[in-house]
Order: sequence, then structure tokens, then C-alpha cells
Amino acid sequence: PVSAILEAAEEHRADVIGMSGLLVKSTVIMKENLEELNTRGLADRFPVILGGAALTRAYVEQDLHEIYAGEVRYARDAFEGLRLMDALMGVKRGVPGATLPELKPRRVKATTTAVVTEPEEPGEGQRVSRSDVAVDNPVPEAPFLGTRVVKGIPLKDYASWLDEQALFKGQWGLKAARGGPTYEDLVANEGRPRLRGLLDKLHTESLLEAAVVHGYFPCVSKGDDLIILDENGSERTRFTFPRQSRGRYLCLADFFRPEESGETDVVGLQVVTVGSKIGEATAKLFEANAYREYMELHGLSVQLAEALAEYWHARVRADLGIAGSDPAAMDGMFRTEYQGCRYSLGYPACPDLEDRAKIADLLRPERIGVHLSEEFQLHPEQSTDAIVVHHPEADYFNAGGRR
Ligand code: B12
Repeated sequence: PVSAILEAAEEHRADVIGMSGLLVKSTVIMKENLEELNTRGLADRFPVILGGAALTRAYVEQDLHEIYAGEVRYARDAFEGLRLMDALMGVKRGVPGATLPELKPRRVKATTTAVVTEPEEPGEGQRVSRSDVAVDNPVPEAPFLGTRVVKGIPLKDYASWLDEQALFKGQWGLKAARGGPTYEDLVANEGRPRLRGLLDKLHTESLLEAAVVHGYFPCVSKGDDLIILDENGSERTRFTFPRQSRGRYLCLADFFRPEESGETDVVGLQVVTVGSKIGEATAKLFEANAYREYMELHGLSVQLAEALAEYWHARVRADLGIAGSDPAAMDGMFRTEYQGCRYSLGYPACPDLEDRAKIADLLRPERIGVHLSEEFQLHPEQSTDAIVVHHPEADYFNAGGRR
């Protein structure tokens, strides 16, 4: 909460406040926090730096700058954050010539020349209620209905599902510099050896407690809804997903048999975690100011949560008897060249994080030590949930516009 941020800023006599917005929801929170700083008359005292995946430069430097009575800037990465700190401190200390970087204007096409041609929209009264997704695909037989808990999954089972590129580039920031080693050299000489060392450490110190709760549920679809049924065929709960407003008019519900077909479909749900011990280990490194080690271990732990989710998804495909078209090589897996799709709530096809509560109700992940917070975040952090869809046409798609 913003009050805790402000208390800490006062206590440590901070010069600048930095906030990170990782979730779409946090874009709204950033705005509210800045308004709160305005209300408390603190805008003059605290310049603000904002970063994180959910924010864009235009949103921060145009929209938020407009409402904040103090200075606010966007940092693309930690290094831009440092440059901004230098500039802000220069201005604060009155260093001659010190200025803040110019605000970046939003790049918009000139309205006089831009002609926006909307793809054909269905007319009034013709709202598309279903896409052309096939409804005659075979429905696989689930190995059981209901939920199961699996604990103590060994690291060696899911380590090979680690997406090295996401780890090295996304988390560890390995990047070729001009005149320096190439990315491939960095991976060979730094990335892989450090990764091997860390995986050994995780294993010998038993820092991972990988566990899964998963289940198969009978279901049908109705319009934009996926209806989960109980054993008597009555409605247990329902998810409502956004439908694309053009193109194929896809909606996640379309990948399940419609109610009027009289048939019942099956959906998989899963929550995976690598446990809470790893969070304690990374927190210790952070407190000891061992930032590099922290960043490497934390980055690896979050990618291992993702690896576990992907590994489990493969087991579900095998259980459902649809693993026949799985690609032979791992990079094909990362490109999702298999039958079906694992949709995590919060992603574009199913953006509502509130729906995580329905998954938690159905799976009861507290049985593997995972809890859903009021902000719909799973704790421990290195956990992720998913709706597993078997339909051969299921793939990632964007159904924006109804967030
Ligand atoms: C790795 C990852 C995960 C990991 C770990 C998450 C974590 N805690 O770190 C796992 C697999 C666990 C995960 C899970 C989930 N994730 Co995720 N995840 C990502 C991913 C791919 C990368 C995030 C990351 O670690 N980046 C690396 C760090 C170092 O980079 P960064 O955060 O961007 O920060 C850098 C800069 O932005 C900048 N910066 C950031 N903040 C600040 C602040 C200041 C002051 C400064 C100066 C700079 C700065 O500096 C940093 C270093 O350069 C993002 C997509 C993306 N590309 O960002 C999605 C993303 C964050 N996840 C998303 C979602 C939806 C989820 C889940 C809710 C999915 C689910 N249903 O299970 C869960 C939530 C987990 C939970 N516990 O509840 C969405 C969130 C969008 C939304 N709807 O709100 C994202 C944006 C993906 C997307 N495109 O939709 N996720």
C-alpha cells in the first residue's frame, strides 16, 4: 500500500520513490498512488520513477505526468533508473547544468493522413456468438475426474523444461555488447556454467519443493462462458471470457462443446509451485546486498516455476492421450507446437485475474501450501495456475478490448 511506501520513504529519508508495475492492475494503482502523493502535498518532495512490464513510456510520461504535481519519469530498465537518479540528484543538489531528460511525447499518426480501415464488423443485432472453431473434435477421456495433489516432484523431472533463452536474456540480462563477446559466447562461458552451479546448489540444499494440484472437470460452453459441471451434470461454476471483436471472433469458451450439443467436454486445471523455501533463500541474498546472486537465483526460480507448469502440461497431454503430436525437440515445445494450450489467467485470452479465485475454489491449492491473496496473487510468488485446453485449434490469441 502507498502508505507503507511513504512511511519507508520518510524513515529512510528517500530522495526519490521508485515503483514497479508488473500487473495490468498495477497501472491503475500507480495512478492512485500518485494522486495520493498529490493529496498529501508530497509531490514536490518526491520525484517518482516508474518501471515494469505493465507500464509504457507514453502512459507514464504523458498520462501520469499530466496528473502528478511533481516529476515522474519512466525507466525501461534498471540502468535507465540509475541514469534518472543521477539526473534527479543533480537537479536536487543544484549541480550546474543538471536537467531531467525531456518527456517523450506519444507517437501518434497525424489524423489528417491516417485512414483507419476497420475490418468488417458485424452489424447491429448480429453479434457473433461463436467462432468457426470445430465442434466435432474428439473429446479425450480424462484419467479421473476431480483433483489430485502431487508433492515432491524431483528437479531432474522438470529441469529440462527450463527455457534457457527466457532465463539468460529475460532474467539474467545476458546481452552481447559491441566489441565484446557474442551472446553465444556469454551463454557458453557464463550462463551455462552458472546455471549448472545453481541447479546443483538447489538440489544439494533442497531449496525446491515442487508440487502440483491438478484436476479434470466435466464442462460445456455457452456463448462466452465455460461452465464447469459437477458429477450430476449441474453447474458448479462458470468462467466468462472475452470474445475477439474481429477476425475469427475467438473466445476461449469456443474450444469446448456447446451445451446445446448434448455432449460433455473436459477441461484441465492446474496450480504449480516450486515452494516457499526458495523465496526465503533469495530474500537472504537480497538483505545481504548480494544483488547479482539474488537476481540470478530469483530469476532461475521463477523460470523453474514456469518449467514445472510446462512439464505438468505435457503430463496432462499424455494422460489425455493427445501427446501424439508433441514435437520431438524442446524448442518446439517452447513454441507450443503440440495439441492444446495452457492458458494462465491474466493473459490476453483470459485477462480477469479475479477468476483465479474460481480455480482456487476448485483445486484448493492450500493443500500444496499455495494461497491466493486479496490482490489475486498466488503466494509463494513462484507459483502459477492454468486452464488446460485439449482442443486441436487452441492456441494463444488476443481478445482485448473488454478489459
Ligand atoms: C517470469 C514471469 C512470471 C514468473 C515469475 C513472476 C515473478 N514474480 O517474477 C511466473 C511463472 C511465476 C509468473 C506467474 C504469473 N504471471 Co507472469 N510473467 C513473467 C514475465 C514473462 C517476465 C517477468 C520478469 O520476471 N521479468 C524480468 C524482470 C527483471 O524484468 P521486469 O519485471 O520487466 O523489470 C525490469 C524493467 O521493467 C525495469 N523495472 C521494473 N520496475 C521498475 C521500477 C523502477 C523504479 C525502475 C527504475 C525500473 C523498473 O527494471 C527491471 C530490470 O531491468 C512477464 C512478462 C514480461 N515480459 O515482463 C509475465 C507477466 C508479468 N505475468 C503475468 C501474469 C498474468 C502472471 C500470472 C498471474 C499467471 C497465472 N495466472 O498464473 C502469474 C502470477 C504469479 C503469482 N504468484 O500469482 C502478466 C501480468 C499481466 C496482468 N494481467 O496483470 C505478464 C505481464 C505477462 C503478460 N504479458 O500478460 N510470471
